[in-house]
Amino acid sequence: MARERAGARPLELTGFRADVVAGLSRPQKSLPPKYFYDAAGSRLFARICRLPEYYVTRAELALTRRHLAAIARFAGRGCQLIEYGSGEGIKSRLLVRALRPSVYVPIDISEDALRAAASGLAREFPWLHIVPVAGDFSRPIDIPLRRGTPSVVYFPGSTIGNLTPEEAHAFLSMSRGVAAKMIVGVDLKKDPAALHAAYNDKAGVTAAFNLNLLSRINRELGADFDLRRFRHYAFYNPAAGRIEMHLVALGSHTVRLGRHRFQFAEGETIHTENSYKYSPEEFAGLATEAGFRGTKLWTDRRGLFAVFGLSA
Ligand code: SAH
Ligand code: AVI
Repeated sequence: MARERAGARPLELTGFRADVVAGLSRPQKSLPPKYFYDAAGSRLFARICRLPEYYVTRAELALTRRHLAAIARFAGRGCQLIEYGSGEGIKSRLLVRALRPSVYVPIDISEDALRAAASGLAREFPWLHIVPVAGDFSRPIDIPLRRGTPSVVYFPGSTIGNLTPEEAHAFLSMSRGVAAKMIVGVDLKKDPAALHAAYNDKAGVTAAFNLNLLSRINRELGADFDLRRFRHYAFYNPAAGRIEMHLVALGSHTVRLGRHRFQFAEGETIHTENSYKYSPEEFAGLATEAGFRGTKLWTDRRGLFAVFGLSA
């Protein structure tokens, strides 16, 4: 696999068209969730984080504030802090303040979100050395790190839940090669009704986030998706332990993308995202299988969300 350098144009953008064509050619049509995050998608995700139904962000923020001293003791002050999928960086500022890292490396596929977050943090923490890296964490990324200073990987937001357990295992193993310690946010199994509400908000922001993927394909690849012919559909699949997001075709029709034609039957879906929910034991098991020996666990008062401190 090719390597990306810090600041280089992300390779995933050149693969966008190939991934879309491959995904829409499968018997169960699917699209990789990493493509949700263009500038519009990142703005919609920021709105999701503030929705009354989306407990995820509030629960993780509350528990990070509550256990910040213990999390900082685990990570160690002055470390090199590497954050995958940093987005808006809402929680990052808590860690930056508590850890005073020698360098902070936010990594995100969404260049707009990355740039905006980095300049916000630079204003708030003038002493902070920030090295933003635009890149796709599902591929190898060269991270400019100093030898001799301990590194800590931060992966909040339950973004790990958007990976299959196999991908999550591979990600954890990769991360263990980058840093001996990892702080990871994991959404916990809970009442399916609460999960259902979180991904089916009344204001329709999650629906707009899901549908933006088709708008992006139209904008960037010149496809002719008619957004009125697709509906957001999200549900909890208890056997798989995950929320599934789909886009359902309303009526049979054909979508064009260059020389390709994709036929949709009435009710057929494009599977756009999984969001896995773990029990604390399940996630600790996954971390152990990926080679982490030490596991610390912090949760919010209501037991909605967990932050794990993993050491190799
Ligand atoms: N960490 C933030 C944002 C979570 S949203 C929080 O906790 O609120 C997921 C973030 O991961 C988005 O900013 C998205 O752009 C980024 N992302 C998703 N897939 C990615 C990938 N394959 N490589 C790099 N960044 C990715
Ligand atoms: C980024 N990720 C953890 C979010 C989630 O909850 O799976 C993305 C999201 N999809 C719909 N709402 C939020």
